Amino acid sequence: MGSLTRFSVALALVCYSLLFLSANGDYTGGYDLVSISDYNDGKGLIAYLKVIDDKNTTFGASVEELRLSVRVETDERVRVRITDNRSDRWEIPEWVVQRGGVGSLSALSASPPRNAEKQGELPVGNSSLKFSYTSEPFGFAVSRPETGEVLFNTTPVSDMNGLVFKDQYLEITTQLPEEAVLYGLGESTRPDGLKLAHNRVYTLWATDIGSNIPDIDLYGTYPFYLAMRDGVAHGVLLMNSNGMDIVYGDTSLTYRVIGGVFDFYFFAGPTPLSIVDQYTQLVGRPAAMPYWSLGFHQSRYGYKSLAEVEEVVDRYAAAEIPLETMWSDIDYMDGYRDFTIDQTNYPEEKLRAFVKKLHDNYQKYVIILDPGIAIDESYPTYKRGVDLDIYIRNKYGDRYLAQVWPGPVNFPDFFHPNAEKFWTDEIVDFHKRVGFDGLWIDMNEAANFCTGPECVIDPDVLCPGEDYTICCLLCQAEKNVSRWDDPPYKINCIGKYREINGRTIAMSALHHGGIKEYDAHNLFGLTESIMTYSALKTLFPEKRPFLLSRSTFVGSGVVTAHWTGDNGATFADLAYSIVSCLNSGMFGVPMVGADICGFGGQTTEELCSRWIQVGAFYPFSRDHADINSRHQELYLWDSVAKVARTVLGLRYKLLPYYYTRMLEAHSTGAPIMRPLFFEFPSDTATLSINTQFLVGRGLLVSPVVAEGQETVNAYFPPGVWYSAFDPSKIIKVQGSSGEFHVLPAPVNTIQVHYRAGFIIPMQEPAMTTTLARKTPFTLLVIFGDGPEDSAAGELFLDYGEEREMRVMKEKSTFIKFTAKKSEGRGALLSTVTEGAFALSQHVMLHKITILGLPDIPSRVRMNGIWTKHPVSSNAEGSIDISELNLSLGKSFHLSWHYDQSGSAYVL
Ligand code: MIG
Repeated sequence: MGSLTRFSVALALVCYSLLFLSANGDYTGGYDLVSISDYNDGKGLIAYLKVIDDKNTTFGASVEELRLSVRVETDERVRVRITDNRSDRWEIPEWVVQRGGVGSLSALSASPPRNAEKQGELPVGNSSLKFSYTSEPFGFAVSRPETGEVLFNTTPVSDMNGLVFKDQYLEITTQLPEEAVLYGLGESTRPDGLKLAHNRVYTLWATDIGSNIPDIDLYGTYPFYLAMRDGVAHGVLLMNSNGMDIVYGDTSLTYRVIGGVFDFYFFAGPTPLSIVDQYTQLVGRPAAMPYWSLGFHQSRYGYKSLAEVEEVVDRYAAAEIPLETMWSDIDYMDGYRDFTIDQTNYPEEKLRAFVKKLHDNYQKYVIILDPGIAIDESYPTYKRGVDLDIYIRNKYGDRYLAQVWPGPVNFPDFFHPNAEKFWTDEIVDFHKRVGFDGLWIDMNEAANFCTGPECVIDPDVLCPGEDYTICCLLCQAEKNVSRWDDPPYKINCIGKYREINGRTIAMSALHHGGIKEYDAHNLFGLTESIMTYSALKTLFPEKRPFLLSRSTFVGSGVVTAHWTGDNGATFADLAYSIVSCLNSGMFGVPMVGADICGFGGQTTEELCSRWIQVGAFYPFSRDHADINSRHQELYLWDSVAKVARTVLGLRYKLLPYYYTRMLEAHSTGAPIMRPLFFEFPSDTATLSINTQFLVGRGLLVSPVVAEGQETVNAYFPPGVWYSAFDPSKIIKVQGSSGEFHVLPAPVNTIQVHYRAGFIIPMQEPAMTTTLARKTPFTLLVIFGDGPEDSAAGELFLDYGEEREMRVMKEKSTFIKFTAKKSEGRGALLSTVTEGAFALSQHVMLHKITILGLPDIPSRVRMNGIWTKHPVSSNAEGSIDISELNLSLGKSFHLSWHYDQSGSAYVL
């Protein structure tokens, strides 16, 4: 891996200099705004642009006349769309990415065009964003009307290209202040950290490249960024699925897109959380995930037999490490074909019995599916695909030939109207044979072991051969290469690292309705996810689907969870995994994790300890390894097993907290795992904290991510922080900015802190989430150490896998907790919404633990009555009120009091 990494870095450097050169060349482009009309509802305008001069035809001829539409869609969101006025161009269909329920622009009526003024702006009303333009040449800006601050500014200046709009090349540049701080633009692994680095090119192209390789376009595509300025956030989404390079200069950001249209959405914020809220309001809220998916998962590529898998499950149990879900990679398949079973190594009857045993133990089973369907007329799945005519075609109209694990394959076209039926029927039928609980969809960039539009089966070559991943098709060089397979502008310095067609479906291949792979490539994973989600809904009519996808796009969170792909078993990869997961949360895919202990390469005992310490707090917590990697199940080393019991023990105690965060994610988009700047946007140091994270608002994780370290230099924003493993250890930061603290962190230890001001609902640890859910609740009330303080928190309860996740009569309960302390007393209040569910389930609160009380209260009152519940101070100095036996379904009011003498007695 090392040499490959260096190789790609070297290429990347070449690439950067080329791009910056051309950005400053004599290429001016540009359009004039010639006439304008207004939407009749007063919420936007349409303008017509004419190209100024089209001498530079490097990337083709310019589109002569453009139409600009601007809509103030909500008070916090403005849409700016620029397209060819005369003919339709490729745009992402709304069934693929939703648009916040706002109707299409063409349905709106507008006034007749009038001549343009030199400049103008859009009436703002209550809008937090203002749109303004200049006409000759055309440029636009988006600013905040209150402060006049310009957020996005394409007004041409010298040394900068104007708007360029050609069939296969679109370019637009926004000027940015020097101190701009941007996040997002994925998916890639980021040694630079969370903040985007200047003088870099972010290429957005779904590619099957291991996430162990930094700074290169990986599996997913997100033309979305979140920007911070003086503690205030805004966001910009380019709704475009074509390949693109986004060039981040010192004071500019240039989009170079090879198709589609410019369709920008600007989000006003002002907080980071509100950006994710506004963005997911547009593209869709993250899916509710079943409760069980928050348990710990074990996977591996290369479990040679079912017996081996069974042994893993048994050894987890013997080691008393919680295991919720066992996974099967492609090993279970017969010849790596979807919907088949290797009857020798995974005998079907035994596999069924195994799954039944898992279910009897409240455990789950997830299996992998790849999109490529082996070409074999005697393979029923393949045949059904042919009959339903759902395979992607090449430019000659034949089924597009590719090669993946099973050898020669065709790819289902998830844009095809029959694809849903095909995929659903296969999944439903296969479930009758193997009762899986969720699906894992891999290789959906789509990965292809061959390259090009012209591959044929070589009659002289066995395909697949010895090495399944080496192309065994005959792929001729084309005589007349199409402009899709070889576009004029090469993203990602194509031809240097990997061509646009490299190891994926050829760009000239066609989806249903003439949709070119060229346009839809980045949507393969998302459309497959949508269809898989739909199949799981049919399969489990009452249940919430669980789906994990490698390739993702804007809106993928609506249907799927994500893992960060093939990372390496190195400390650097461990560190980068935090940024990758934080980014996924910002992209609207909060259910995310990286392969714990590392996928490729050989992990070590120390690395695995450190990784489970982090991975126990990923929203999606799964250990997964490559076939060539050593085994890395957590029980294999005593030290790792011990660490795992500790950290997974804490995670399982925190499941009610995680699950309530899931509700929050599902209703507002809020990431489960959050960067520190989300909570402390004005504390500038938090803007570049890359190896710590928050879970929700109340839990701070500060891991060691380097080898041989026994301490961690952790950043603590203002507030009072209690060590989760020993609340007597307090860190108190006063003032408006945080501090670094060096804390002990020997290899068996991770620093995790509770944040004062929060109330965290907890249960007891157990071997499965089902068993954990049967244990009594504790409420952890976290006060600061001053005489007066308040705290708040929530708890959401439901069956954990019903289709809908929201507050519903008799099916769920939502409880808000608030607490206050002052001199001599304090109180905790619960406010229950729809308590019937919690009452029917006998959800009981046994203990309240309060941090930040000076002493043991002398008297406690519950709902107005003095009680006899034991009150004590535990070893860590927190106060426990125990033996409560209180039903959480009913609101309660608890207060505590100190009498004059302060002596500790309970009435
Ligand atoms: O070509 O299914 O990222 O998690 O174990 C490799 C085998 C295919 C890539 C996935 C990885 C999985 C592996 N897959």
